[in-house]
Amino acid sequence: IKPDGVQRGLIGTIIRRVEQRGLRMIGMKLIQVSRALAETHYSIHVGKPFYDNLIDYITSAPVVAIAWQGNKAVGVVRQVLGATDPTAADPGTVRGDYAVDIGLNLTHGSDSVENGKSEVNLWFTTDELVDWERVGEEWVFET
Ligand code: DAT
Ligand code: MG
Repeated sequence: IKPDGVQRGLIGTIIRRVEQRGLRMIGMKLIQVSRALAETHYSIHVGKPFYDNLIDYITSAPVVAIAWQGNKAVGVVRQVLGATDPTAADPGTVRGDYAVDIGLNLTHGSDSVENGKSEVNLWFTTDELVDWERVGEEWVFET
């Protein structure tokens, strides 16, 4: 949850949508992002016209970092968040319901399992991650 999501009081709304979909939260923290962390996280976007704005934005106020686990977690989270450009995001998605401009799109979601693993490792230490199961997961995940 990016700084605009935190500032606009959407932390609970955004978490609820993913939580109610059935994914398991295994890590969560409110943090003020350093420029170093921002630059590592967004290193793939270095040199793009929006890069400097992106680093300023993500370091401008606290963010909530969350690690989600479960079947198809990457795809499910990105579906809940909606398209990168809020005006292209479907109604019913976080960005489609609550955002307008691409530079204030409320959320980040890892775009592949590989990047998801490296981003969880970037944002969390192992002792910040909890190994658990929610009750009733057999009613969400096929084995
Ligand atoms: P996503 O956040 O959906 O994974 P991305 O990885 O392509 O999208 O880009 C990272 C962020 O950079 C995105 O959330 C908002 C910003 N961004 C991407 N494309 C942009 C553009 N054309 N103009 C302005 N900001 C952009
Ligand atoms: Mg991305």
